[in-house]
Amino acid sequence: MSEDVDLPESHPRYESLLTRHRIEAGVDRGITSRQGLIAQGRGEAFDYLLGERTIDSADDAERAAAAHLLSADHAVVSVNGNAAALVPGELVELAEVTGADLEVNLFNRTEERIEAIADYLREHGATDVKGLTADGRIPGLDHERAKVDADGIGAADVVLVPLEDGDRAEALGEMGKTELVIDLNPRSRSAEVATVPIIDNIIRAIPNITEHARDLRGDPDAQQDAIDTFDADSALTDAERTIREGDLE
Ligand code: PTJ
Repeated sequence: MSEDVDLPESHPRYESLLTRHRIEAGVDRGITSRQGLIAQGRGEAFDYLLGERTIDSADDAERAAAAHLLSADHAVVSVNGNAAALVPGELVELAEVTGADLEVNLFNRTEERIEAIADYLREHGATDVKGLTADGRIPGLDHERAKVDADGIGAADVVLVPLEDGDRAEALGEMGKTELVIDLNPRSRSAEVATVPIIDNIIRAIPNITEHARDLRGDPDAQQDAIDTFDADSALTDAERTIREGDLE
């Protein structure tokens, strides 16, 4: 993970500095929006209180998410400017292991940024990247934010949306899709409307979902069990309690 930045791994805030650097570099490359910097800052504050670790209830959510992706008819991993900057190769690997499509889907949509993110994912090994056709619409949203590929998110039964705006998360849920949301704020609207809210840093969440998918692949009973035993409300309550009890040392 340290190939792109000169940071001492011994630094106590190594992961956090690396993450910031990637978001900054994402803005410089035209991948991440400037609002992405603000979103990252907000996420970091929650992560600090969570202890910058994957709590047990988030690990359960990551296992359930892996099971949903594997058992879907058509799963799509939605990629925005923050996700692409932070975990490009890890997203490609997750899509490969679960058979999901990758679709670039932006809140602050511009054609330049869509192209730049698709190129960046291809540089990291993606062969097919959706999001450029934009011939489908999410009902109930204004024009630019509503654009999706009709044969991508438009046709998906399961969608993984990292760091999503609440409005769009709600609108996607209303389309009847199973929504898997990664968000460090357990009380964000996106987390609250998700079938599976994953309260974890995307940097840890994506590789861990992939690891669970490798473990669950080819075992429909274990997939069903991971889905059935996951309880979204108690995962949200557990994350909120952990954050509230978190210390500021
Ligand atoms: O690239 P675009 O145009 O699609 O825009 C992406 C952002 C993230 C800028 C856009 O969707 C946005 O403005 O989102 P919000 O409303 O700021 O919400 C982002 C949520 O992600 C917040 O609840 C943050 O706590 C959370 N978050 C930020 N960084 C991380 C995170 N969650 C997990 N891992 C992170 N690294």
